[in-house]
Amino acid sequence: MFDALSDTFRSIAGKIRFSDDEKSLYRALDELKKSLLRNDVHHKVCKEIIQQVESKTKTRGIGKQNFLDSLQESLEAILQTSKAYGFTFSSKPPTIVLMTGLQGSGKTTSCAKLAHYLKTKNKKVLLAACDLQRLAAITQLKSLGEQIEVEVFSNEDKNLDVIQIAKAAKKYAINSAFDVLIIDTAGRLAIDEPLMNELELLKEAIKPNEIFYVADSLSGQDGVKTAASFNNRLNISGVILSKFDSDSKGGIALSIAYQIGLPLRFIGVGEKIPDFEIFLPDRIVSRLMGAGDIASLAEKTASIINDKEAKDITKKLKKGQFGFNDFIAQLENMKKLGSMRSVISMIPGLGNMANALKDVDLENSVEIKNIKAMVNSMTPKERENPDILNGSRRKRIALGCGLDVSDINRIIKQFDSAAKMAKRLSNKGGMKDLMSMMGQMQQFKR
Ligand SMILES: Nc1nc2c(ncn2[C@@H]2O[C@H](COP(=O)(O)OP(=O)(O)O)[C@@H](O)[C@H]2O)c(=O)[nH]1
Ligand SMILES: [Mg+2]
Repeated sequence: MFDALSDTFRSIAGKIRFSDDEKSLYRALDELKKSLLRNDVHHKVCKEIIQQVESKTKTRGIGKQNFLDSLQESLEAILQTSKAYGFTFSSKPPTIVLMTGLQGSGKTTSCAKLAHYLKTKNKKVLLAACDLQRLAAITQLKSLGEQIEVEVFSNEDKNLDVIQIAKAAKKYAINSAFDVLIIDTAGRLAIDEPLMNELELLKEAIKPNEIFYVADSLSGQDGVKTAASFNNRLNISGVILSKFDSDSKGGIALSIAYQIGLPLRFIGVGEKIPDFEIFLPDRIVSRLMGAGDIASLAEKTASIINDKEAKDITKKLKKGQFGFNDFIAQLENMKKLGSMRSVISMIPGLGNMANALKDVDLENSVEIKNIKAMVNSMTPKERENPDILNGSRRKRIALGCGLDVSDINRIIKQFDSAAKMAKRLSNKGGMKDLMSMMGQMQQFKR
């Protein structure tokens, strides 16, 4: 998502060389316009952006940086429809969320992602399966619920209709003191009257605190129109933009905010459950402009590695006691970060690398399997004190895990440099090193 747009932005800005060169500014604005239109940005939104960038750049003085700053400001202003980002809890629990959208937009996945997100915030969440169009939908939600250990309320008794199930789920959520109830609903391939009726009746019966509309990033201007129809009938309170990771055109985010005035609340950035983020305009715009997004990377990491664990590891690192058990634990943590590509795209300057790394698969990497096999063949003492790994110990380990001694030597060397890197990272100003460590991740591609 946004790859196409941010590449163009950089090349356009590169064309502005001299200050007060109006001709080059108009050339750049013209290219910006084409690129916005190509990326599904509605012409009204496009016009607004171009006008703003032109006048802001002129006020600041024509130049590359001023052009980029003006563009960033305009995009942020457009995405800033409302102060409501992320999740708002109702004053009286349970907060009830109705998840709506077309078929295949990512409703069921988003229900699970949102439930998981709230669970990491220590909330008690109940999911309700109210998609009765397809039996498989209930099974899908149940299996996602199992994965994230969140209870799923469902009733496969054919006599109950959607409204009755939703009501029963609400009653159960109140009686069992759930903090949040998320209701998954049926979608259709296109807007149709029975669907809208069902959703209206659901809204009337359940009185949800939030009605989220899940918009597929790939749906372009059609998606914007559909969002508008849903909004007219249901009064949507927020949008979840799914499949933000796909190679879609970026325009829909700008259009939903500008044309419909709906706040974007969350974005889905991958198929896995943790691939879900709060939508923050400045972060998205800076990522879009290729500036990276350290803040959301830090937040994502923090939610996975808890404070105590992080402190323990830092202490160990500083004392040079980082062992193989910690190494494996850190690799496991990286896996939890979700798909590598979305993580890397948040780091300044590494946006371009995200593409190159999209095939890195930490779960199936041969290299990581080898490392784990090697560590399994070590004694607990060796795992904690890598320094004692002399020649004969290495030979024994190689035999134990079926690798060559040369492999063992190589892995230990990699570990040493990772430990050194990690030690530097634990000190102030470690960001630059993190970037080069990410560069080294390339080796796990194998
Ligand atoms: N890459 C990617 N795929 C997604 C995302 N959200 C949903 N999907 C996929 O989109 C498909 C449809 O999702 P689903 O939740 O079943 O849609 P529903 O019909 O609206 O409930 C599934 O294959 C999901 O794995 C996302 O953020 N990124
Ligand atoms: Mg579904």
